Amino acid sequence: MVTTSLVALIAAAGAAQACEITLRSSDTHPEGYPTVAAVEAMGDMLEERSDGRICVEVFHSAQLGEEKDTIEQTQLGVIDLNRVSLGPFNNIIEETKVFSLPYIFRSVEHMHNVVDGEIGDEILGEFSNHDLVGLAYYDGGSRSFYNSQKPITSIEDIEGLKFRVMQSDVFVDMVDALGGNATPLPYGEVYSSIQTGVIDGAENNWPSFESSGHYEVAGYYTLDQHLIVPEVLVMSKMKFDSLSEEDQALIRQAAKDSMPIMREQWAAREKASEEKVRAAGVEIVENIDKTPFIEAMDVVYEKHVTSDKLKDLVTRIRAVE
Ligand code: GTR
Repeated sequence: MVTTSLVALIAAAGAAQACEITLRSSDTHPEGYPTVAAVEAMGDMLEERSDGRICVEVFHSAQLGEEKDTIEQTQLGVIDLNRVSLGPFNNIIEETKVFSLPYIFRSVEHMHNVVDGEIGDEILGEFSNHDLVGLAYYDGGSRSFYNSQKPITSIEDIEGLKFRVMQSDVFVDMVDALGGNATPLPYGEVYSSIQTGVIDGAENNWPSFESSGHYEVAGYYTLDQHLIVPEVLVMSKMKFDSLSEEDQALIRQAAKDSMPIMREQWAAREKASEEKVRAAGVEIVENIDKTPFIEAMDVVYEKHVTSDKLKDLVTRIRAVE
Protein backbone atom coordinates (compact mmCIF):
# COMPACT_ATOMS: atom_id res chain seq x y z
CA MET A 1 0.00 0.00 0.00
CA VAL A 2 2.73 2.39 1.03
CA THR A 3 4.67 1.61 -2.13
CA THR A 4 1.62 2.12 -4.34
CA SER A 5 0.79 5.52 -2.86
CA LEU A 6 4.43 6.54 -3.05
CA VAL A 7 4.53 5.63 -6.72
CA ALA A 8 1.34 7.59 -7.27
CA LEU A 9 2.79 10.58 -5.45
CA ILE A 10 5.97 10.55 -7.50
CA ALA A 11 3.99 10.20 -10.70
CA ALA A 12 1.83 13.15 -9.69
CA ALA A 13 4.89 15.24 -8.85
CA GLY A 14 6.44 14.28 -12.21
CA ALA A 15 3.30 15.34 -14.04
CA ALA A 16 3.15 18.59 -12.12
CA GLN A 17 6.76 19.32 -12.98
CA ALA A 18 6.15 18.81 -16.67
CA CYS A 19 3.47 21.52 -16.67
CA GLU A 20 5.09 24.73 -17.83
CA ILE A 21 1.80 26.57 -17.54
CA THR A 22 -0.77 25.74 -14.88
CA LEU A 23 -4.08 27.55 -15.24
CA ARG A 24 -5.95 28.01 -11.96
CA SER A 25 -9.68 27.72 -12.50
CA SER A 26 -12.51 28.72 -10.18
CA ASP A 27 -15.97 27.20 -9.74
CA THR A 28 -18.58 27.68 -7.04
CA HIS A 29 -19.87 24.11 -7.44
CA PRO A 30 -18.61 20.95 -5.73
CA GLU A 31 -16.52 18.15 -7.16
CA GLY A 32 -18.56 16.03 -9.58
CA TYR A 33 -20.90 18.86 -10.64
CA PRO A 34 -21.11 19.00 -14.48
CA THR A 35 -19.36 22.37 -14.77
CA VAL A 36 -16.46 21.20 -12.60
CA ALA A 37 -16.20 17.93 -14.53
CA ALA A 38 -16.26 19.80 -17.86
CA VAL A 39 -13.36 22.10 -16.97
CA GLU A 40 -11.42 19.09 -15.67
CA ALA A 41 -12.08 17.34 -19.01
CA MET A 42 -10.88 20.46 -20.82
CA GLY A 43 -7.69 20.32 -18.72
CA ASP A 44 -7.12 16.68 -19.66
CA MET A 45 -7.48 17.49 -23.37
CA LEU A 46 -5.18 20.47 -23.07
CA GLU A 47 -2.53 18.52 -21.23
CA GLU A 48 -2.61 15.77 -23.83
CA ARG A 49 -2.58 18.11 -26.83
CA SER A 50 0.26 20.22 -25.42
CA ASP A 51 2.38 17.18 -24.55
CA GLY A 52 1.93 17.89 -20.88
CA ARG A 53 3.00 21.57 -21.05
CA ILE A 54 -0.37 23.17 -20.20
CA CYS A 55 -2.39 21.99 -17.20
CA VAL A 56 -5.57 23.14 -15.52
CA GLU A 57 -6.15 23.00 -11.79
CA VAL A 58 -9.80 23.35 -10.82
CA PHE A 59 -10.58 24.91 -7.45
CA HIS A 60 -14.17 23.81 -6.87
CA SER A 61 -16.63 24.60 -4.04
CA ALA A 62 -15.90 28.35 -4.10
CA GLN A 63 -12.40 27.78 -2.69
CA LEU A 64 -11.26 30.93 -4.52
CA GLY A 65 -14.32 32.95 -3.48
CA GLU A 66 -17.87 33.84 -4.49
CA GLU A 67 -18.61 34.52 -8.16
CA LYS A 68 -18.69 38.33 -8.10
CA ASP A 69 -15.28 38.46 -6.38
CA THR A 70 -13.71 35.78 -8.56
CA ILE A 71 -14.80 37.70 -11.67
CA GLU A 72 -12.86 40.73 -10.43
CA GLN A 73 -9.88 38.52 -9.61
CA THR A 74 -9.99 37.06 -13.12
CA GLN A 75 -10.08 40.53 -14.66
CA LEU A 76 -7.02 41.39 -12.59
CA GLY A 77 -5.21 38.23 -13.65
CA VAL A 78 -5.08 36.67 -10.18
CA ILE A 79 -7.33 33.81 -11.33
CA ASP A 80 -6.70 32.40 -14.83
CA LEU A 81 -9.95 30.59 -15.68
CA ASN A 82 -13.43 31.03 -14.26
CA ARG A 83 -16.64 29.10 -14.79
CA VAL A 84 -19.57 31.32 -13.87
CA SER A 85 -23.18 32.09 -14.65
CA LEU A 86 -23.71 34.94 -17.12
CA GLY A 87 -25.92 36.65 -14.53
CA PRO A 88 -23.16 38.23 -12.44
CA PHE A 89 -21.71 39.79 -15.62
CA ASN A 90 -24.87 41.79 -16.36
CA ASN A 91 -23.78 44.83 -14.37
CA ILE A 92 -20.32 44.78 -16.00
CA ILE A 93 -20.99 43.77 -19.63
CA GLU A 94 -24.29 45.25 -20.86
CA GLU A 95 -24.70 42.83 -23.76
CA THR A 96 -24.80 39.79 -21.43
CA LYS A 97 -28.15 41.08 -20.16
CA VAL A 98 -29.94 39.77 -23.23
CA PHE A 99 -29.25 36.17 -22.18
CA SER A 100 -30.45 36.93 -18.63
CA LEU A 101 -33.86 38.28 -19.58
CA PRO A 102 -36.75 36.25 -18.16
CA TYR A 103 -38.40 34.00 -20.76
CA ILE A 104 -36.09 35.23 -23.57
CA PHE A 105 -35.43 31.62 -24.55
CA ARG A 106 -38.39 29.44 -25.47
CA SER A 107 -36.57 26.25 -24.49
CA VAL A 108 -33.13 24.89 -23.72
CA GLU A 109 -32.93 23.85 -27.37
CA HIS A 110 -33.60 27.45 -28.44
CA MET A 111 -30.85 28.63 -26.06
CA HIS A 112 -28.41 26.09 -27.57
CA ASN A 113 -29.23 27.27 -31.09
CA VAL A 114 -28.58 30.88 -30.07
CA VAL A 115 -25.33 30.37 -28.14
CA ASP A 116 -23.98 27.94 -30.76
CA GLY A 117 -24.59 30.52 -33.51
CA GLU A 118 -23.34 33.98 -34.40
CA ILE A 119 -25.15 35.76 -31.54
CA GLY A 120 -23.36 33.47 -29.08
CA ASP A 121 -20.00 34.35 -30.65
CA GLU A 122 -20.80 38.07 -30.55
CA ILE A 123 -21.60 38.00 -26.83
CA LEU A 124 -18.46 35.97 -26.07
CA GLY A 125 -16.50 38.56 -28.05
CA GLU A 126 -17.73 41.35 -25.74
CA PHE A 127 -15.70 39.92 -22.85
CA SER A 128 -12.44 41.08 -24.45
CA ASN A 129 -13.46 44.70 -23.84
CA HIS A 130 -13.51 43.90 -20.12
CA ASP A 131 -10.12 42.24 -19.47
CA LEU A 132 -11.55 38.78 -20.12
CA VAL A 133 -11.67 36.22 -22.93
CA GLY A 134 -14.95 34.36 -23.42
CA LEU A 135 -14.12 30.72 -24.20
CA ALA A 136 -17.27 28.58 -24.06
CA TYR A 137 -20.89 28.30 -22.99
CA TYR A 138 -22.12 25.70 -20.55
CA ASP A 139 -25.67 24.75 -19.57
CA GLY A 140 -27.53 26.05 -16.56
CA GLY A 141 -30.93 24.45 -17.23
CA SER A 142 -33.95 26.53 -16.36
CA ARG A 143 -34.34 28.32 -13.05
CA SER A 144 -37.50 28.29 -10.93
CA PHE A 145 -38.56 29.62 -7.53
CA TYR A 146 -38.31 27.69 -4.26
CA ASN A 147 -39.22 28.81 -0.77
CA SER A 148 -39.74 27.69 2.80
CA GLN A 149 -43.23 29.15 3.30
CA LYS A 150 -45.87 27.82 0.90
CA PRO A 151 -46.49 26.34 -2.52
CA ILE A 152 -46.56 29.05 -5.19
CA THR A 153 -49.34 28.16 -7.62
CA SER A 154 -49.92 31.60 -9.14
CA ILE A 155 -48.24 34.98 -9.35
CA GLU A 156 -50.35 36.21 -6.40
CA ASP A 157 -48.58 33.75 -4.07
CA ILE A 158 -45.27 35.56 -4.67
CA GLU A 159 -46.61 38.80 -3.13
CA GLY A 160 -44.45 39.81 -0.18
CA LEU A 161 -42.06 36.84 -0.29
CA LYS A 162 -38.36 37.61 -0.01
CA PHE A 163 -36.16 35.93 -2.62
CA ARG A 164 -32.41 35.83 -3.02
CA VAL A 165 -31.27 36.60 -6.55
CA MET A 166 -27.86 36.58 -8.22
CA GLN A 167 -26.07 39.91 -8.14
CA SER A 168 -27.66 41.51 -11.22
CA ASP A 169 -30.19 44.34 -11.47
CA VAL A 170 -32.16 42.38 -14.07
CA PHE A 171 -33.01 39.73 -11.48
CA VAL A 172 -33.86 42.29 -8.78
CA ASP A 173 -36.34 43.92 -11.16
CA MET A 174 -37.68 40.52 -12.22
CA VAL A 175 -38.66 39.58 -8.65
CA ASP A 176 -40.04 43.07 -7.97
CA ALA A 177 -42.20 42.83 -11.10
CA LEU A 178 -43.70 39.61 -9.74
CA GLY A 179 -44.62 41.28 -6.46
CA GLY A 180 -41.84 39.76 -4.36
CA ASN A 181 -38.87 41.36 -2.61
CA ALA A 182 -35.44 40.68 -4.07
CA THR A 183 -32.23 40.42 -2.10
CA PRO A 184 -29.02 40.01 -4.09
CA LEU A 185 -26.71 37.68 -2.12
CA PRO A 186 -23.69 35.48 -2.85
CA TYR A 187 -24.63 31.87 -3.53
CA GLY A 188 -22.77 30.60 -0.44
CA GLU A 189 -25.00 32.64 1.89
CA VAL A 190 -28.33 31.34 0.62
CA TYR A 191 -28.64 28.17 2.73
CA SER A 192 -28.18 29.88 6.10
CA SER A 193 -30.25 32.89 5.04
CA ILE A 194 -33.24 30.65 4.31
CA GLN A 195 -32.63 28.61 7.44
CA THR A 196 -32.60 31.67 9.68
CA GLY A 197 -35.53 33.29 7.89
CA VAL A 198 -33.58 36.27 6.54
CA ILE A 199 -35.07 35.32 3.18
CA ASP A 200 -37.97 33.04 2.25
CA GLY A 201 -36.35 31.43 -0.74
CA ALA A 202 -34.34 31.69 -3.92
CA GLU A 203 -34.44 30.41 -7.48
CA ASN A 204 -32.29 27.94 -9.33
CA ASN A 205 -32.13 24.82 -11.51
CA TRP A 206 -32.49 21.20 -10.30
CA PRO A 207 -28.75 20.44 -9.91
CA SER A 208 -28.00 23.60 -7.92
CA PHE A 209 -31.16 23.29 -5.79
CA GLU A 210 -29.98 19.79 -4.92
CA SER A 211 -26.18 20.12 -4.63
CA SER A 212 -26.39 23.26 -2.47
CA GLY A 213 -28.76 21.48 -0.08
CA HIS A 214 -31.25 24.35 -0.41
CA TYR A 215 -34.04 21.78 -0.81
CA GLU A 216 -33.46 20.81 2.82
CA VAL A 217 -34.56 24.26 3.99
CA ALA A 218 -36.96 25.24 1.17
CA GLY A 219 -39.61 22.57 0.76
CA TYR A 220 -41.66 24.15 -2.06
CA TYR A 221 -40.44 24.32 -5.66
CA THR A 222 -42.58 25.83 -8.44
CA LEU A 223 -41.52 25.04 -12.00
CA ASP A 224 -42.25 28.43 -13.52
CA GLN A 225 -38.91 28.29 -15.43
CA HIS A 226 -38.51 32.06 -15.59
CA LEU A 227 -34.84 31.99 -16.60
CA ILE A 228 -32.62 29.95 -18.87
CA VAL A 229 -29.27 31.61 -18.23
CA PRO A 230 -26.29 30.07 -19.99
CA GLU A 231 -23.06 29.74 -18.05
CA VAL A 232 -19.64 30.67 -19.38
CA LEU A 233 -16.02 29.73 -19.10
CA VAL A 234 -13.87 32.85 -19.24
CA MET A 235 -10.16 33.48 -19.04
CA SER A 236 -8.10 36.36 -17.77
CA LYS A 237 -7.15 38.41 -20.85
CA MET A 238 -3.85 39.33 -19.28
CA LYS A 239 -2.93 35.65 -18.95
CA PHE A 240 -4.30 34.77 -22.39
CA ASP A 241 -2.32 37.58 -24.08
CA SER A 242 0.89 36.39 -22.42
CA LEU A 243 0.68 33.04 -24.27
CA SER A 244 1.79 32.12 -27.77
CA GLU A 245 -0.80 32.05 -30.56
CA GLU A 246 -0.47 28.26 -30.72
CA ASP A 247 -1.23 27.89 -27.03
CA GLN A 248 -4.14 30.33 -27.27
CA ALA A 249 -5.61 28.21 -30.06
CA LEU A 250 -5.16 25.04 -28.01
CA ILE A 251 -7.01 26.61 -25.09
CA ARG A 252 -9.87 27.90 -27.24
CA GLN A 253 -10.29 24.52 -28.90
CA ALA A 254 -10.17 22.49 -25.68
CA ALA A 255 -12.79 24.81 -24.14
CA LYS A 256 -15.09 24.33 -27.16
CA ASP A 257 -14.53 20.58 -27.05
CA SER A 258 -15.61 20.46 -23.41
CA MET A 259 -19.09 21.77 -24.32
CA PRO A 260 -20.61 18.47 -25.57
CA ILE A 261 -19.12 16.67 -22.56
CA MET A 262 -20.78 19.22 -20.31
CA ARG A 263 -24.17 18.93 -22.04
CA GLU A 264 -24.17 15.16 -21.66
CA GLN A 265 -23.29 15.32 -17.99
CA TRP A 266 -25.82 18.09 -17.43
CA ALA A 267 -28.71 16.06 -18.80
CA ALA A 268 -27.83 13.13 -16.53
CA ARG A 269 -27.32 15.30 -13.47
CA GLU A 270 -30.63 17.13 -13.97
CA LYS A 271 -32.45 13.80 -13.81
CA ALA A 272 -30.48 12.54 -10.80
CA SER A 273 -30.97 15.81 -8.89
CA GLU A 274 -34.69 15.87 -9.62
CA GLU A 275 -35.05 12.30 -8.32
CA LYS A 276 -33.15 13.13 -5.15
CA VAL A 277 -35.21 16.26 -4.45
CA ARG A 278 -38.51 14.48 -5.09
CA ALA A 279 -37.47 11.55 -2.89
CA ALA A 280 -36.70 14.02 -0.09
CA GLY A 281 -40.37 15.04 -0.11
CA VAL A 282 -40.13 18.54 -1.58
CA GLU A 283 -43.54 19.67 -2.83
CA ILE A 284 -43.23 20.37 -6.55
CA VAL A 285 -45.76 22.62 -8.28
CA GLU A 286 -45.83 21.73 -11.97
CA ASN A 287 -47.81 22.82 -15.02
CA ILE A 288 -48.59 26.28 -13.75
CA ASP A 289 -49.96 28.89 -16.14
CA LYS A 290 -46.84 30.82 -17.15
CA THR A 291 -48.69 33.51 -19.13
CA PRO A 292 -49.12 35.96 -16.20
CA PHE A 293 -45.43 35.48 -15.32
CA ILE A 294 -44.37 36.22 -18.91
CA GLU A 295 -46.67 39.25 -19.16
CA ALA A 296 -45.34 40.68 -15.89
CA MET A 297 -41.86 40.79 -17.42
CA ASP A 298 -42.68 43.60 -19.87
CA VAL A 299 -41.46 46.18 -17.34
CA VAL A 300 -38.12 44.36 -17.01
CA TYR A 301 -37.63 44.48 -20.79
CA GLU A 302 -38.67 48.15 -20.91
CA LYS A 303 -36.16 49.06 -18.23
CA HIS A 304 -33.19 47.01 -19.42
CA VAL A 305 -33.54 46.72 -23.19
CA THR A 306 -33.08 50.40 -23.98
CA SER A 307 -30.25 50.77 -26.48
CA ASP A 308 -30.66 49.96 -30.18
CA LYS A 309 -27.95 47.32 -29.82
CA LEU A 310 -29.84 45.39 -27.13
CA LYS A 311 -33.18 45.81 -28.90
CA ASP A 312 -31.65 44.38 -32.06
CA LEU A 313 -30.12 41.46 -30.14
CA VAL A 314 -33.49 40.60 -28.56
CA THR A 315 -35.20 40.65 -31.96
CA ARG A 316 -32.49 38.43 -33.45
CA ILE A 317 -32.60 35.96 -30.52
CA ARG A 318 -36.36 35.63 -30.92
CA ALA A 319 -35.96 35.01 -34.65
CA VAL A 320 -33.66 32.02 -34.07
CA GLU A 321 -35.55 28.74 -34.48
C1 GTR B 1 -26.02 28.18 -10.41
C2 GTR B 1 -24.86 28.53 -11.30
C3 GTR B 1 -23.77 29.16 -10.50
C4 GTR B 1 -24.28 30.31 -9.65
C5 GTR B 1 -25.54 29.94 -8.90
C6 GTR B 1 -26.16 31.13 -8.20
O1 GTR B 1 -27.06 27.61 -11.18
O2 GTR B 1 -24.35 27.37 -11.89
O3 GTR B 1 -22.75 29.56 -11.36
O4 GTR B 1 -24.53 31.40 -10.46
O5 GTR B 1 -26.49 29.33 -9.76
O6 GTR B 1 -27.38 31.18 -8.15
O7 GTR B 1 -25.43 31.99 -7.72
